Amino acid sequence: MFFCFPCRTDDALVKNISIHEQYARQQLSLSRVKLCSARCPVKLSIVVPVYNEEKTIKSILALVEESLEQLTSISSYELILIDDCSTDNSKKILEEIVQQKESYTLLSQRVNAGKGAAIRAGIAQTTGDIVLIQDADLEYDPKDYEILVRPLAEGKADVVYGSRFKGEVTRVLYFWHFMGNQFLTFLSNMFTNLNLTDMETCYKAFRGDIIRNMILTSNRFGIEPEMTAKISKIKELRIYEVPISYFGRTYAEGKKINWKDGCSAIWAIVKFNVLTGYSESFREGFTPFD
Ligand SMILES: Nc1nc2c(ncn2[C@@H]2O[C@H](COP(=O)(O)OP(=O)(O)OP(=O)(O)O)[C@@H](O)[C@H]2O)c(=O)[nH]1
Ligand SMILES: [Mg+2]
Repeated sequence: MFFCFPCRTDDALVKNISIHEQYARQQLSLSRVKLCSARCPVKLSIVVPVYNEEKTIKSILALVEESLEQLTSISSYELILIDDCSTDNSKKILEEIVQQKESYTLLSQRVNAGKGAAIRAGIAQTTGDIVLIQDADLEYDPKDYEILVRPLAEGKADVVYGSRFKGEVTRVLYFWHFMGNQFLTFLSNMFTNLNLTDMETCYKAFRGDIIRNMILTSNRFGIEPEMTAKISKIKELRIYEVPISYFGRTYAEGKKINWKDGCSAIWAIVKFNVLTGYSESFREGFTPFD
C-alpha cells in the first residue's frame, strides 16, 4: 500500500503517470510514501518556544519571514509562538507581532515550564504537513529551511535533523560544551542505533502526522533525546541529517544551558530508550505508513 505525501491519496489513485510521478518513482522506489500526480500543496508549521528573548525575538522572526519568502518547496505556512511565561518584554512584543500576522498564533504558558513543555503545547496546535522547531535566539539561521524542509516536502524523508557539526559556518566556542554535546549524541546513538552527529540540535523537522502522534512528556531540554529515542522506535522511518550553520552565543550573550541540563539528558536517554516502550511513545492506532 502506498500513499501520497502530503495529500495521503492512496495507492489506487497514485497511478496517473506524469513527470512528477516518474520522478517520485525513481527517487522513492523502496519507500511506501510517494507523491501523487498532482503537485500537492505542502504546509509548513514552525514552532517557536520563547523564554526571555526580548533582545532577539523580532530579529529572528524577520529572518524567518525572509527565509519563508525564498522557500520554493512549500505552499503555505503557520507560526506557533509559545511564550513560556517570560519575565521580560517578550510577551508584549509577541502580542504586537501576532496582531499583524494572520498566520501567527501566540500561546501563553501560565507558568514557566521549560522548552520541552513549550514545544509540546506548540506541536498540539500545528496543522502542517511538516513541523519544524525554531529557537527564539539567533543561534540558528532560518536560511537553512530550504535544505531542512526539501527532503520532507519531496516525500523522501520522514524526519530531518540539521547538524551543526556538518555545517560550513559554526562559531568556535566552548570545548567542554562541545565534548558534552558529542558525548550525549554518542550515548543516544548507542541506544537508538542511529548514526546522528548532532542529537541536541534545535533544527528538527518532522512529517506532521508523526510528531503530532508522538507522546511527548519532557518539560525541559530532555525533549531532544526524547524525540530522538521515539523516532528510533519506528524502524521504517527515513531519517536524514543535513548541514546547518550555527552562530552559538556565549553565557554573557544569554546562553542558558549548563552541565545540569547535560546530566538530565543522560537520564532522558536511558529513560526514553530503555524504560519506554512503543505503546507509550505513539498514540494508539497510529500507523505511520498505512
Ligand atoms: N532556557 C530556557 N529556554 C526556554 C524555556 N522555555 C522556552 N525556552 C526557549 O527554548 C529555546 C532554547 O533555549 P536556549 O536557552 O537557547 O537553549 P539552547 O539553544 O539549547 O542552549 P543555549 O542557547 O546554548 O543556552 C529558546 O527559544 C528559549 O527561548 C525555559 O524555561 N528555559
Ligand atoms: Mg539557544
